[in-house]
Amino acid sequence: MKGPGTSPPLWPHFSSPLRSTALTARLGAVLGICLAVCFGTGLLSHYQYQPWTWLPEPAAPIWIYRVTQGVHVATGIATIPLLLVKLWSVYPNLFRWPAVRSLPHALERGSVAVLVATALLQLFTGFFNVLNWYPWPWSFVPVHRFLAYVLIGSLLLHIAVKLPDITYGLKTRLVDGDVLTEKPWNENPASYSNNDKMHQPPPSTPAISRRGLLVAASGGIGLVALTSVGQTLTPLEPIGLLAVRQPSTGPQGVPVNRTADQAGVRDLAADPNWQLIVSGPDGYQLSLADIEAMAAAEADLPITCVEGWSVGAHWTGIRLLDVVRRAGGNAGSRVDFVSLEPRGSFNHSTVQGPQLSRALLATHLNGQRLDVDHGYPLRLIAPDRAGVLNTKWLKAVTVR
Ligand SMILES: Nc1nc2c(c(=O)[nH]1)N[C@H]1C(S)=C(S)[C@@H](COP(=O)(O)O)O[C@H]1N2
Ligand SMILES: [Mo]
Repeated sequence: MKGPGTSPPLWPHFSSPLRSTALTARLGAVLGICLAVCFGTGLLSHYQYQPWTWLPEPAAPIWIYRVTQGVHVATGIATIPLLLVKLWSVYPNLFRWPAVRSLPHALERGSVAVLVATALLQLFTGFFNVLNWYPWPWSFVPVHRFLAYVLIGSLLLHIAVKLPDITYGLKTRLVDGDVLTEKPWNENPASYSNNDKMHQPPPSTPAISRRGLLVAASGGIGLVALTSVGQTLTPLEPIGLLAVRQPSTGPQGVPVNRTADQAGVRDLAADPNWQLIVSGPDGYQLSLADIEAMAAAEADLPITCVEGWSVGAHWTGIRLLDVVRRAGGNAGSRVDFVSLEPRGSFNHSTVQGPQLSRALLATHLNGQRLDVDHGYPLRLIAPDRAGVLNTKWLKAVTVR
């Protein structure tokens, strides 16, 4: 706006002295760090789903995926309020007049539109996924992955375009509520918006200072983070308002994402004539009595869901490597697992590389015969592995 009167009638005027380049730059810096951490840990998560054949998933430390995925979900959730505060700090830009000044300006505004839309979509759908609520028709994982690249790409572009404002903003002191000792918002000499006078200075005394705003925002974001990490950190469980899956919500002290009924396997799993079909150069079958008699190996391994919850557990069962060797394979084999579950993408998985030697075909969880919801009669459990790949209700194992 070149001054009052040139914008359309009824066009809103903004006068909050809280908004400033200094504030926006600080919010943006923290937001950028959170998104970078979320993106990096997200790439690791996708790698868990589709590891490269030349770089098989590690087996140690057994808790690494637990940490990276917990951080992924926690930063993703904490970023939602942070993004909302950041958007609040700049949304008067939507009402700048004239709306488009040049082709570069139009492109810049277009890229911000893509950035904001993808960020909101990505963070909210990610959060809904954690809540196991899918109010959309598309498949979550590929879309989440695609949006992540769009988001990071448009974020880098945004940072490049705004670099002068960012450096100016970060250098400027965040003076408490005092717009006079600081250049009014958007009067950044480095930016194209140089001559804009959007505010009618000086505004009234605000009820909260800029520093107070940052403290309040941090408090809110911290609260969101604390109430969601209860799904990983047991001591925080009682305040886990946003933590949907907690150890106490499932049998044998471990949460359940899909029950035997939901998977449609209750009858198949309870069949006394169940047999594990082991295929390979020397294929064979194991009955219920066989697996009970063979279950002598023990391991403490966490189960880590991609949705962010995780819990340490004690497992008893058969060493996968023993089963593989007896079928004519070895530690270098590729082993495919198939569940009794008839449908869905969670009914099969593959183990290859270092995880093979440390994986169990589990019969017991925390000292008890597996609950049917945890995969009775037999399930896979391997170290440092996404929960979704620890196939429950095993039917067949193929050694290649
Ligand atoms: N056959 C089958 N196995 C499965 C699933 C499933 O839906 N079907 N869910 C997976 C997911 S998403 C997780 S997090 C773990 C959870 O194991 P739990 O239910 O014993 O905690 O099992 C995995 N194994
Ligand atoms: Mo999961």
